[in-house]
Formats: sequence, C-alpha cells, structure tokens
Amino acid sequence: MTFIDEIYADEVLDSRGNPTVRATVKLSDGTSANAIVPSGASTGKREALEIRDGDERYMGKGVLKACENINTTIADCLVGINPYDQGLVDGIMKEVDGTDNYSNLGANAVLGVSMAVARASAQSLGLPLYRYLGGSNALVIPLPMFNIINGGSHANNSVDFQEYMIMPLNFDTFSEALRASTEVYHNLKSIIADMGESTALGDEGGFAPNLKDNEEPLKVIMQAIEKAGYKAGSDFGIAMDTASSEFAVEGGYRLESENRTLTSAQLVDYFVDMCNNYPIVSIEDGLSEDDWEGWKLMTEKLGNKIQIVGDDLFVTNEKILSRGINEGIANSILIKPNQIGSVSETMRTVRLAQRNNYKCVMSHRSGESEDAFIADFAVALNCGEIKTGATARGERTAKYNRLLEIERELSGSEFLGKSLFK
Ligand code: 2PG
Ligand code: MG
Repeated sequence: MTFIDEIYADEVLDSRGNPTVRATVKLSDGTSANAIVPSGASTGKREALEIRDGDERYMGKGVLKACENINTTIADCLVGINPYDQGLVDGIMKEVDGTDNYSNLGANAVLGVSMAVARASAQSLGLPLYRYLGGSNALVIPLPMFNIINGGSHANNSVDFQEYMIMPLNFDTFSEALRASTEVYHNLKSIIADMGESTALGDEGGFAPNLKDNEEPLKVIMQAIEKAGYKAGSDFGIAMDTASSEFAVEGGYRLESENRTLTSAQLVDYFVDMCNNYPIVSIEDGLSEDDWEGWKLMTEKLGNKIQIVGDDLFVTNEKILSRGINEGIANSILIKPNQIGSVSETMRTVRLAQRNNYKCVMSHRSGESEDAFIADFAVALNCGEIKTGATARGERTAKYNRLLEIERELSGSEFLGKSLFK
C-alpha cells in the first residue's frame, strides 16, 4: 500500500513579493507534488490563522516557523499514513493542532500540506486533480467573475469598493467567455487611458484608476462592454466585491471618495439604486462581517434579484455558514480554502452550502502564486463560479489557462452562464 514517505516545506514568494509556504509531499511509490499557499489582504477576522515570523526578515512576514512546523510536527504525524484518505490526513493535522483556527501549526502550514497530499495522490493514481477530488461527477466548468477595476485595500487609488468584475453570461464555452472578457479588459484599458488616468494594475490585475466616486467604475465598465461590441445586461453582467468590512466605522460606512458616511440601511439603498441602474448580478460583502442586521436587510431587499455573497462574513466556515442559513442571510458563499485551512473542511462547507441552495464561488486571494489548485477544485466541487482576478498577471492567468486545459479534456462538461442567475 502506498504511504506518505516524506514532507518538507520551503519559503517562497507570492504575487505581492511576500513570503509564503510551498509544501512538498513524496509518496512511497516515488510520486512527488507540491502546493503553494495564497494569502489575503482584506482578511475576515474569523479566518483561520496564517503564522508569520514577526521578526526582522521580510518586515516580519517570513514563514519560516510555518515551514518548520511542516518539517517537524506535521511530517512526524503524517509520514506512513495513507495519502488517499484525505479526511484522515486533514483530521490528523486538525487534532494535532488542537485549536479552532490553526493557531498552533498555522493554517498556511496545514493547507499547504493538505493540498500537496491531494495533488500527490491524484498524480500517483494517474488522475487529473479535479477528477481525483470530484470523481465522475466533476463536470461544471466555472463561470468567472473577472476582476477589471481594483480599489479599496487592493489598490492605491480613490475608489472605496475593492473589486468591480464582469461576468460573461451569454457564451457557450469557457474559452469563448474568456476571449470576450479579455476583449472588454483591453477596451477598458484604452478608455481609461483616453481619460488621462493611469492604467496601472491593482493586486488582482484589474486597473486602478482614480475615479471620482464609487459609481464611475460602473460607467466606464458599461462603456468598455459596448466598445468591445457586446451588450451589458445580456452578454455581460457586473459583479462587485465592496469588501465593506474595510470601510466600516462606528455606526456606519465611510465612503472616502464621496466624502460621506452612510448607515447600513443607507448603504443597502445605495446598492438597490445601483442594481436599478446597472446590470449588477452579484454583490459580495456588501456589509461588514459584524453587521448581521444590515446583511438581513440587504438579503430582504435584494436577495430575490441578485446573488449576495458572504466572504469575510462566512470565512468558508461551516459553523458560521450554518448560522447564516438559519437566519436567512445572503444566498451565496465565497469559498477560500485558506480561510478554513484544509481541503476536507473546504469540501464540508461547500456540501453544506449546496444542500441549502447557496451558490458557491471558488476564490483566489489577493496574494497568489502560479499554483492553480483552485481551478481544479472549482470543477471538482461543481462550484459553478470562480473568482480569480483579471485576464492578466501570471498568477491569475495560471487559473484561467488551467481551466482551458480542463475544458479541452473533460468530456461532457457543462459551462453555465445566465441560467446560474435564474
Ligand atoms: C476578497 C479577496 C480576493 P483578499 O476579498 O474576496 O479577491 O481579497 O484575498 O485580499 O481577502
Ligand atoms: Mg471578498
């Protein structure tokens, strides 16, 4: 029987030039695979904890301790174990850590090993990763939310909301949707340049111009869709991640670019207006992670019309999602494996969401790498949607290019557009 033979970790770099963990797992049959862990900037406060060294190296951001935990404690308890039993592997790490948020071993250590074990197992069985994780039922190529304008804590510009995205709704295949979206991206670049604004990119590859308020990005995106020869509303919908925890203040929400502070009810009305004036199909983190009242109101007012996605709110956590389901909060969840810490726990949260008709959007982090694990993971879990940045920057295109490969090889695959939003 094949067993885990060796595990080790290296400190490597992510797309922001910050250190991150790369875990390598070797099996007794000679298979070797690795995985690189991503990292967020606008993190939810209930996320699993990534361990940083906090010393003078890399301004405190080194991950040598997390690597050491892999090389010692984790390797000691996993060597000799059956790699094909992902639940067992992840369960052992959880038990050895002994905390709710992986504050002993570090979620960056645990997730790296969890992903590398899955990848090594797939490789050893001669299966693509999506097939290993999802079996014959892994068939849905996810519809992307393509990030094209960055603001908030992902850019150094005036826009308060973190992400403006387009969703290609009217295309039969992933590759056609990718092409059309990339055309919109290039047209947007020339529109921004014609405005005399900077076409510099934010962390996720979207443009980061200084615009006069939080509505102007919607206007320029509408122009870009049209200039590329498509129809806003039918060919493309618009999605936003306002990441509102980032600008929540005592008693409300501070919109710096508009020099005003809104109550949560006013912010919800602001979104209602935006949805009446633009073809918005999805809003993520419209309210802060602590404003459950505001979330309830937003779900009541918009939940039948658009997708309302909890990211910082649910942090891919089964227990918090359960509370949301019971209280009728949101109708969708962002899925980020490093928010919860392991492949198995991510799958549990997705199963809970799917049983309760919450849509799942597999997601990257703002700090990413060339590792395209989430592309396979989205297909494996039939998530239906993926958020993995602009159609530019290698760490983002790695995921899109992997999805192109999967689409080519996966017979009988489905790509859902508009029907996702009915
Ligand atoms: C988000 C993510 C990814 P970060 O808020 O959805 O886009 O950002 O990784 O910084 O949390
Ligand atoms: Mg988010």
